[in-house]
Amino acid sequence: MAAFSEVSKIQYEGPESKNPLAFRFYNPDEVIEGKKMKDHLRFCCAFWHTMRMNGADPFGVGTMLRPWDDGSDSIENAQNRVRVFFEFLEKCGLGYYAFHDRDVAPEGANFAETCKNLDAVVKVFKEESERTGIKMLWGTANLFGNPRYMHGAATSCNATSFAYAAAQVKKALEVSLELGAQGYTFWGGREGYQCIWNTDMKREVDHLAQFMHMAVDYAREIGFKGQFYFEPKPKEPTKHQYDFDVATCINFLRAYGLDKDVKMNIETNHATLAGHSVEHEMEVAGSQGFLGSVDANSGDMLLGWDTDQFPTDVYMTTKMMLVLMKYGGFTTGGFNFDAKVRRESFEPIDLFYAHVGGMDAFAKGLRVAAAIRADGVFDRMLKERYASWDTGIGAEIEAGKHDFKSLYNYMIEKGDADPNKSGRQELIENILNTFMF
Ligand code: XLS
Ligand code: NI
Ligand code: NI
Repeated sequence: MAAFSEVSKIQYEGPESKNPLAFRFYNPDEVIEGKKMKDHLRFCCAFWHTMRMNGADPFGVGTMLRPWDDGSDSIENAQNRVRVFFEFLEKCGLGYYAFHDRDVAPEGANFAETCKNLDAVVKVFKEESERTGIKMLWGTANLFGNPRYMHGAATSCNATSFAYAAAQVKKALEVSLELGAQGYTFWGGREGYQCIWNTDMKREVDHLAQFMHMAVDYAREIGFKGQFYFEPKPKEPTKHQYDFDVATCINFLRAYGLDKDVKMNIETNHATLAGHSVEHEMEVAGSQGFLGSVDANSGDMLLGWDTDQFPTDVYMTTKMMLVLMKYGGFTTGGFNFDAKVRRESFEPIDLFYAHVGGMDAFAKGLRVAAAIRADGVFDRMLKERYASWDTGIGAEIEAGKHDFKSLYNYMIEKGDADPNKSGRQELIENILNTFMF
């Protein structure tokens, strides 16, 4: 029995459509800048939100209506959820999926049993993936939910929690390999601290690096070719997360010799919690060669936590697409909707509205970004702004022909810097609007 029998495959109907279960901008096979829209955007669905969030919050129990789920921890229920998940992915036209090990299968009485449970569910993922051609974007392990990780996993003060996490990631890498995942993400749920007086920060961060090296080494040993990602988040659940933002993560990766193996998985709502915009984080990563994948969602600027809302702001998606396309687009990464419907949006159909809207917001962003790029107006304004570096003293400095002494003599001679030119921010913002409307 189909779980969503009232919904058929979502179709592209064009910008005039008023059908809430149709795409107005996302036309998967349409070619933009020589590439199909679906290959630019590589949309991915997060199993943990779409299949496991029940709408509970600190003040109330779950609200979600999920008639296919019997609420039990049985393997049958877990396997059935996977079949429902693929029906959903197919109907939405989502080409990729991602999950944490513990989202898909329940823990057993001990670690061995837990691994067996996981295998039983992964079997269904494999069948469904082969049936539909829908692929795993990246794998990951939940190293934060169970009380054994109350002090962290790789950064725990409890060495056997570290060892358990290592065993868990070994297994998660094997599963990722088996399902042909294109990547593996580290999000350090509790890799951070609450109180500096009981924390040996240096020791914890050293352990985190050691842990990531072990993961990379084992992945290479078993022939896992996927890209590793590190997902920054500044706070929540801990007060100070070690993976605060992109710049902090790149510093960590370089300091510990992990920069050749690990790129960034950037999440919008985590960027804003760190006091950045997502396009800033993407630019920091892209300019340093670390732009890997994106957890596509949005936050609420009036709330101080990770609300993981679906993205519908086309200004934001346009800015994201401009940065992404500037750095050549995704290779192994994609837009993973790390987003959940609101507690009040409890009906199954809301899952469709949410994903269709998110996909369309990025498709529109892609179209606007491509139009801006084709016109070249932003590039021309940028070139003009930095023109002083293209000739004369600027070009000489960039070519390494100067030092402090020669520049001192140059200024003694010249007397003062040349007059500055306007930054034209208002104009460029207005020009953006001419492409939007
Ligand atoms: C939580 C994170 C998580 C990661 C995967 O805030 O965004 O969902 O993406 O562990
Ligand atoms: Ni995320
Ligand atoms: Ni998040």
